[in-house]
Amino acid sequence: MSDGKTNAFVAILMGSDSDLPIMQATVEILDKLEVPHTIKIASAHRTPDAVHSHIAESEKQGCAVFICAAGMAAHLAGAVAGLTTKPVIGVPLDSGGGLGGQDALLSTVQMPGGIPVATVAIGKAGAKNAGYLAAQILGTADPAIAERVKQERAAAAAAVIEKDAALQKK
Ligand code: RP5
Repeated sequence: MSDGKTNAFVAILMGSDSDLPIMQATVEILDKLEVPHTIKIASAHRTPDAVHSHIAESEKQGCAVFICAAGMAAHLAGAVAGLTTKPVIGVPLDSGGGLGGQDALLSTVQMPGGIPVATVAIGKAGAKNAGYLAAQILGTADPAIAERVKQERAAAAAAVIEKDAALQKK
């Protein structure tokens, strides 16, 4: 019987280098949970051919989950979801379009039936959760990743309890 370890990885895509400061939060979570990942800038609108070829190549290499971040009329996650049957997580970003990221949220979440995008919150909280969710998905086939996710949850709970204990002492 195998130990459940796989070579699966997460592919992060973002529409612009202006998305990188927020998407650094995804990278940090995946690094912390020791989840292998790649990262690429490719735009559904500006470089659609690059998006197509990157999805095909990533699938060939063993990508198990795609994380796609974009702002404004955010079509990247939806376009990727139309090209793959791997799970796609969409991160809507506030790119200064004047709508606080709600433009990207609606563009990302309102997918037609049959082509799902698992959409997380706007901005940094969503970027973090995209990392956790991707790790949880990989964890269904890789017990070591699943265990690291569990330990991270326990550590987060312990930190809250510790903060409350410090507050009660004041
Ligand atoms: C989207 O347009 C990108 O994902 C980015 O969030 C937004 C603005 O891009 P830049 O004009 O900053 O390159 O496609």
